[in-house]
Amino acid sequence: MTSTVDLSARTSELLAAVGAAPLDHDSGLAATSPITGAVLGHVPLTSDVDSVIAAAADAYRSWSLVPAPVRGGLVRELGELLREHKDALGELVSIEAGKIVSEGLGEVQEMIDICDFGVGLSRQLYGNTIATERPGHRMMEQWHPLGVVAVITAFNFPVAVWSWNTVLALVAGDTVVWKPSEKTPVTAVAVQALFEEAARRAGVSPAVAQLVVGDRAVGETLVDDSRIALVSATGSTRMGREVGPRVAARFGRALLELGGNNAAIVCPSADLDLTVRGLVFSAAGTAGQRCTSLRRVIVHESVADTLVDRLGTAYSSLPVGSPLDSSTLVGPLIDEAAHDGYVDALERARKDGGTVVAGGERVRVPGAEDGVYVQPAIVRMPAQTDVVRRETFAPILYVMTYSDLDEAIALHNDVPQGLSSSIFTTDLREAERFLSAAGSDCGIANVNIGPSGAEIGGAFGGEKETGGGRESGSDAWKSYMRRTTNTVNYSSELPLAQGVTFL
Ligand code: UN1
Repeated sequence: MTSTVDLSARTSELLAAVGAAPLDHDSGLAATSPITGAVLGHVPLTSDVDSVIAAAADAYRSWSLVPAPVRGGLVRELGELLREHKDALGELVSIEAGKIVSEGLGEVQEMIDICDFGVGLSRQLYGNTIATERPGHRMMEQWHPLGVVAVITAFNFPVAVWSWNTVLALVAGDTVVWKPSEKTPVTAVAVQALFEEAARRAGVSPAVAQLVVGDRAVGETLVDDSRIALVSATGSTRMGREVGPRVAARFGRALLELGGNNAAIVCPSADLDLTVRGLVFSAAGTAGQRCTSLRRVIVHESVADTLVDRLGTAYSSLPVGSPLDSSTLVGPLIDEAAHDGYVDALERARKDGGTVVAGGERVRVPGAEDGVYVQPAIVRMPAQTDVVRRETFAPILYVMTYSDLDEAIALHNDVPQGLSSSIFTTDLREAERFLSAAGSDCGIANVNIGPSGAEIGGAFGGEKETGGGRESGSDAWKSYMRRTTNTVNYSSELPLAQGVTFL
């Protein structure tokens, strides 16, 4: 186990490696590591958010006029720097967010991937040409930059979610103000340093993407400021319920990526070896702290006992401990409040008639007494009760049974959230039904892989209380731009649409 002193010293080394300033301040936001609960250092709070917004609005005026393929050059520099510093930044993610080594590195890889995507995208901001009803006319659409984008991110993907948003925003010609989670300011400082170096290499003002560090009030300032055209916020449904209406009240745009309550339907024909591996990664990986984590299994009654037995066996051999140990698969929860949520949900599930068949206990990790570690839990539930219908950000997997697929799909969709989903089956009819309009109501629906671990190439986000936004790949870039429809008359006549005659 890495000692408390080591973690803070190691953080300093890693910050130096990425070219960030040291955390040698006496005051500011205290950054801690969930590995041991140790304070890593203090990050200065942004005292003047207004000036940051003003600088972003000012930078927008010139950045929005830079040709998009040239804007892509900045993203290319960022991608190169991330490649170069992948190990250091990945380790910082592990230290500050508690991810196991491969997931910390995977998060940085996700940043590199979106940079590659963004460079290509910078030459592909396509608009349509549309047939017009008027002779001698041409109709087309163009996509123009939108303005300043506020990016509000959560602790669980402390850097990748910034990159999905910032890369698309920069390619789109927007400028960015980033408010990271108060639980993960160190990785934000590291990424900002890399970004500023990329800007220097590309000869671009660093004001095109800035960082603000602070509490909820800082987030509120961004949400309410009419100079900010788009607020892209990732976090709880409770947060989104406040952000959405406030941004709408000033006719701003919001892109919300909120809670998930992701399920897998396991059919009688499922390949159980593959299913068990897929379920365990999605449910216990990242200690259940992804918005895409698997929280519910809806299994056919004929295979339920076998599946639960096999999941139980897999869970009993899951190594829980320091995420920096290469053998660990389940790292810590982010803090004590997350543990309270875990305990409370298990208690409620038991009251509702659930049986905890695996895990459920706190794990004491030697040398990390202030870290919050738990044994991931599996709970068999007699019904989809209230506790199952809500998102608990911890590794709890509720298992329910079904007898026919319609019933399974109804149960699957009967939750307030709609982010990600999956079905495990080798029956083509079942798979296609699940993917059809009569199937999963989520933004992401998979076959024979779990609901987590999406690639950046697809649009990412979900329906209902998940907020409706789409980030990352496909045409999610359109949310960061404004569309204009243009009609050009190249004739010497003035025919009016809809056959209207005038003058
Ligand atoms: C999140 O948890 O907020 O699909 C994002 C996944 C990751 C992203 C998760 N690529 O699990």
